[in-house]
Amino acid sequence: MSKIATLCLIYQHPKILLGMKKRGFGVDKWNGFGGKVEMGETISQAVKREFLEEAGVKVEQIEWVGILNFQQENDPEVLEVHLFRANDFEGEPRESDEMRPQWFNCDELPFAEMWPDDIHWMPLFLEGKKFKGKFLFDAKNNILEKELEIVEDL
Ligand code: 6U4
Repeated sequence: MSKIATLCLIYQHPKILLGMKKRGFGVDKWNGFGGKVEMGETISQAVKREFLEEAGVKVEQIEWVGILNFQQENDPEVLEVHLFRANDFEGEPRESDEMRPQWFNCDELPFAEMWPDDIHWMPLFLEGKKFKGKFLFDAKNNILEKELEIVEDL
């Protein structure tokens, strides 16, 4: 069984916009913006909706970057996360109930307060590579298994 979610980061070299997740899954971690794809919407519609809901900004041009499958030990459900990059946006990032946006320098990302897989794929993201990956976590979110490969396209 799998659930489909989006994750999108605004990258304007050398700045990258992350948000502190204030509630729900991944609370207290810095992450990109996104969430579950809802019934009847496309993945790119979900990216745009989540960005507007969570950070109050409009993204139009989004670039597909990769797919990451996340699984928890002893749980058959796979979270299939579609990762995107946006260079441009409209509006000013603002705090929502769910996220507190903040710009970071791409050389000073707060990996200790991010999902533990991010440190593995972020260098590829910053280099403009496309990739597919798979991570298995234990109950404390330590990585038990990791697969990550660069791909040309979907
Ligand atoms: P909603 O539906 O918004 O109430 P919520 O609990 O906020 O659910 P969800 O599922 O919408 O969470 O979104 C989870 C977000 O976290 C998605 O953008 C995907 C991202 N995410 C999940 N696991 C991750 C991981 N291991 N590494 C990472 N991002 C992850 O970088």
